[in-house]
Amino acid sequence: MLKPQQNAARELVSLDGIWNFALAGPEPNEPWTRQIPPSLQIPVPASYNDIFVDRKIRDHVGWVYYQRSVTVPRSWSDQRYFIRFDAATHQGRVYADNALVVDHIGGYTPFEVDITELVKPGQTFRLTVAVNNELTWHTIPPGKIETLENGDRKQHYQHDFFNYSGLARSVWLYSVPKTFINAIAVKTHVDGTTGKIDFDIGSNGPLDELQLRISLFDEEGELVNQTSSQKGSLEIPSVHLWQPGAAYLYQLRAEILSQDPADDVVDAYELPVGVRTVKVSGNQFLINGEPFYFTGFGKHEDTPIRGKGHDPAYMVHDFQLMRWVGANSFRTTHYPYAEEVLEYADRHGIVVIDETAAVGLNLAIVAGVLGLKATPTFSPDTMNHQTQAAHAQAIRELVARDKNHPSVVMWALANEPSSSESGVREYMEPLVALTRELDPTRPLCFANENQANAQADYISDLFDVLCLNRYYGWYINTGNLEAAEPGLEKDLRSWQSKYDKPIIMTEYGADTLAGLHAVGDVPWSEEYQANILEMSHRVFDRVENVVGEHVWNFADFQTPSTFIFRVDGNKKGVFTRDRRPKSAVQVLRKRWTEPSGLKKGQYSTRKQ
Ligand code: GCB
Repeated sequence: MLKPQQNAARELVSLDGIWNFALAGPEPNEPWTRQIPPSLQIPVPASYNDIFVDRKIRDHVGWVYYQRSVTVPRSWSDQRYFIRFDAATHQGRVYADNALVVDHIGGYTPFEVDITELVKPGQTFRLTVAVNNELTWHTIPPGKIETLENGDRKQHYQHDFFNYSGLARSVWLYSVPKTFINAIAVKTHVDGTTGKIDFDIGSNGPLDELQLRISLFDEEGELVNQTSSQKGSLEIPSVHLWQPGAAYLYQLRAEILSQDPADDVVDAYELPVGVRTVKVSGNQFLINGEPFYFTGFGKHEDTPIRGKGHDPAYMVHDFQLMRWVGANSFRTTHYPYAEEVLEYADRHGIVVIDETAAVGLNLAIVAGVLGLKATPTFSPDTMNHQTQAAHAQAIRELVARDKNHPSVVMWALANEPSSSESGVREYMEPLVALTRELDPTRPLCFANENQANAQADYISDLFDVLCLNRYYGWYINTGNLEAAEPGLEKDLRSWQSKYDKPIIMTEYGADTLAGLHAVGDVPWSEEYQANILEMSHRVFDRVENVVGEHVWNFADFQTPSTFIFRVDGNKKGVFTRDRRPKSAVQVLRKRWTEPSGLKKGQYSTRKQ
């Protein structure tokens, strides 16, 4: 499914704005069959939870309804047209007037429906979207719903970020010609100074008398190569590579042409393509054949009021801050981010580890924190083959959406699954095989948590890179950096000697209250966060296989109300939720931007 685009052959109408909104009542009353009153109105895109001043909406479990009217332009009589949702978290059911037209599960990937046969050009219809935020053992991410004595329902989940819900990304109405391009896949190779783009173009039906024209342009708009085949390769002599910190994007223009009149453009689609290679070799992570050292963060799509609502101002500002700090990369913790984020990363040479929403497949961690007895994570009654099927679908949709982005260099299949529990290998192995089949070009990882140490772990041999989340000095050896330093080093070395694969420290850090200062190693103070980072960096510089460091987290973010050990959210950001720097930012800037900073991976320093 291609991201919709506007050009001479296609029109694109944004359906963002203010919609009518309602919570589902206790009885099913089919609100899509009539007008939802405007007493509650809501902006799209935005999560609905923090928009209103009502706990019942914030903590609502179940269906909500979004509604607005939509008119199909009269001029679209020769076109096909679609409604497209960039995301509905976690399930979206779409009604055009009274008809259910599409039902999609998975809160962070797009879906669309062709409504050409249902609504005539010039006609206005009632568009209702029912959105469900329930998490069960069979959803990704998983969770569990408890019914309270008064009949209210409460959502429990194992992940450490608020279950923001609703239409947090854009909604579109768009047209395409009757015969149109509906898929493009590219893979890039480099041989010496020659680049090669393998491409495969899909159309919605046979092209018959129509013809294809595939043209490749460089950044100056000069034609580099052209062909008429649907599938093949385009060579680029003296290729300009897409490099971390020095992005270069060719434009692949795919066109369907008519013969009569000759060469009239029936449809067109343009895809930016960055030519680069990615490979794991020994204990190194290679981009374009050169060792790459990851500097950056785990992030969240999380801002005040909007929740997970995509906001281009925050997005650009976050990239500016990352650049200022010297970050060359980030992980889309813990779900696929809005596609605009990846486009921006492509354009600006930021490297991305792209993660599925499989977070919280671990019943031991929260049980441990709350002092409860853990139930098995992988069992017929908890994460089972249905969870695995939902996880497989999440992987299919992630790879389908993001496979053409040069910024994406690795797939992260899960965050902190219970990788030392029995059943995990049976659960994960088929998912690894599926991802490799879908995309043989990118390495795979999952983020490992502390309890599954190198001895106990059952699955790391299946993956290419060891991504470790570790909180020495915070959850382990709290306040004691003298003990934390050798502890962290021993831990990393145990992975290095067992697997000899590249290691990325995908999480490390400390909760920090902005403005709290203290001498000595006082947890929660700004100084302590800075000290933990410095301690960790000394260790990374000593352990040969460490090829990257992602601080947890870029910014403070909201967490579930049930996590009473968090005070208005997780405070491990090096920026506050409104993006003000804490002292630790200076430690990172020094290390990541100054020549004396990183001991290895000089390649990661910015080139532009
Ligand atoms: C982790 C999780 C992350 C949490 C973090 C923390 O290991 O991957 O989602 O927010 O720890 O702060 O505890």
